[in-house]
Amino acid sequence: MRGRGGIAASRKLQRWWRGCPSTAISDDFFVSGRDGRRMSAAPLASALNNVVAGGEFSNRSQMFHLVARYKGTNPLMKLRDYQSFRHDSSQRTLGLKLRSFGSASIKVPRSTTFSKINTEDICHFRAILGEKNAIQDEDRLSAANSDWMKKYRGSSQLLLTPGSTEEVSQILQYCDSRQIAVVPQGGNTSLVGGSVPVHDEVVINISRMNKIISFDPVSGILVCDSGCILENIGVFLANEGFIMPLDLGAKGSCQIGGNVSTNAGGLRFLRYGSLHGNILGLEVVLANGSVIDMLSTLRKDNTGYDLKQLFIGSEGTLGIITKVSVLTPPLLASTNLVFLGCRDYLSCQKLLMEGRKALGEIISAFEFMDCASMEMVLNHLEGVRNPFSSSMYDFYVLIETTGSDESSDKLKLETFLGKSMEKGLIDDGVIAQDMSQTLSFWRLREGITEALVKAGAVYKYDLSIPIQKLYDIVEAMRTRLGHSAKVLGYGHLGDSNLHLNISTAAYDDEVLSKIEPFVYEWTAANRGSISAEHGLGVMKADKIYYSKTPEAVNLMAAVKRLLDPKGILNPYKVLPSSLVLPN
Ligand code: FAD
Ligand code: 2HG
Ligand code: ZN
Repeated sequence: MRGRGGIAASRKLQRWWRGCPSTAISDDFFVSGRDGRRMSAAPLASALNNVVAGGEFSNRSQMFHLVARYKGTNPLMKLRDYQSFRHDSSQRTLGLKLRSFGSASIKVPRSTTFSKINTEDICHFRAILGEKNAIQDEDRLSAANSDWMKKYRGSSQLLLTPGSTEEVSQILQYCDSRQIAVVPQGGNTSLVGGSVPVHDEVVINISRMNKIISFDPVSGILVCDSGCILENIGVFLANEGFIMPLDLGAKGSCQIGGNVSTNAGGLRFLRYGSLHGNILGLEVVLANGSVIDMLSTLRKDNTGYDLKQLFIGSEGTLGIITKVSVLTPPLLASTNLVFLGCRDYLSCQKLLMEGRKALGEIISAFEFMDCASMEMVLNHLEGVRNPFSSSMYDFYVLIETTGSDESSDKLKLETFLGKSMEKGLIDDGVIAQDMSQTLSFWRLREGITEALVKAGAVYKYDLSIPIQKLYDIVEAMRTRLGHSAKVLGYGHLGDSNLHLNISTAAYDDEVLSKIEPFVYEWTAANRGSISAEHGLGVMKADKIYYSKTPEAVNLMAAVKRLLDPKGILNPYKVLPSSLVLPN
């Protein structure tokens, strides 16, 4: 048994390396155990057997990873015991901390143009929606008033949950006539305070509107209500042999209407591009209640201005999206995921450049995270483990490939990895061997946001920066903040999108004053964007000038005033209030 297993595992190792002509298993290789002792290739099979013999894992191929480094012309391979993947039980998981909202919340004065709701208003909404969908229950109001990070909090007295476009229309018609301000809300996962009231705006939550309307398996075009949860759409599509062109860590809560309203980017952007390209049609209710049917299911349609584009990324300030038509790509047969350790940012950058060329059409995600991000996840999330046992690297890269031919996709990937190791771009690497490993690698990357919230206060910046300079701001921020904060850099490297996060035990105005306006000025000076994918929300409404000219902002404000002259839709968000709210 042991012998057979050893040979099988050793073949696997050879397969991994087959793209690397000079790296066939030979005496030039060394294997080293957890204790760091090195062995020649001869006892490789028995070393692998020992790894497996430790038990716990049913599948030998789940169990090994390797590190290869060049020593002159001789690559050095290390094999580690998979058992050391196990979560270090000494790692603490902290619960959510109570935090002060004071210094981090944005203070915008309430506009006096808006009416306060009265009993008559509530009776009116109950008549439209029924008693149970005009909600004043304290717990539900508290959840609707508070954002995902527990950083922004409003004081709305009313939560409305319409069940149809007609009901949304009636609500808005009434609110417009009475000048009652509203906040459209989907899954409430906004990271910029976009989905909660700033003051007492009425919350209109779309969750009840959650039906798949139609799916055409020939064209891959899906039409659904805007309150459908992204993950649920994914499950529906998988049964039909398709996927959503969009995937993000909040998929279990966020809704397609929220995704469209924020023009969410996420993990598949590199492959499938922006929602501006994938959304074929929308149904939208304007501030005055009129329903605009733009629910096209056509890929090409050049009749006049493409109005739906205005609503994609408008963060609920121009209309409420009620239905969505989206072009979905086919679910392909083969997916691979690798988790790599790299020594510096330049290696990650070169890996991306070469990966694009070598992997071509099969590359579907290219994500990176630095050591501080990895530590954050390992220290604050339960059930995660370091794929490289206790070794830490300065940078980590996740590369996903998706294609239609399993053997050629794998060969392409392995050849690329082998060559990259030869060039010293990769220090350590693991290829996910099954779904459970795939999920565990993604958890490390997708879990950073959650880990940050568990760690305490977080100052969050979502920047587009030319790739050569992308990590400079992380280093500059570390220099500015010294030991007063942890600075994390990670994100969608394939899209030049950095998530710069600064973590402290509690919110502190002094820390904030060292971060802002520096972070915005630096980004503007480097021709970046202060919002790559999360939007502006309330957090950055008055920061828009760092990324857009006054002329462009004025034109946006004119569009807003045209579509929502009374400014009732999501006030204080996206644009400076002085430009859009009537005096
Ligand atoms: P909400 O948070 O409820 O609302 C977001 C904005 O859209 C608000 O301004 C709201 O008013 C408006 N809105 C919501 N529904 C409608 C509607 N039907 N009509 C009009 N306006 C509406 N974002 C990314 O881009 N990429 C990521 O990778 C990513 N990962 C995330 C991971 C985590 C763990 C979390 C918590 C968030 C992440 N986000 C990401 C941010 C957020 O999830 C996305 O912006 C998401 O698209 C918001 O969807 P939602 O349904 O939660 O919308
Ligand atoms: C991600 O890519 C999300 O994980 C969240 O956009 C980023 O928390 C963040 O800063
Ligand atoms: Zn992101």
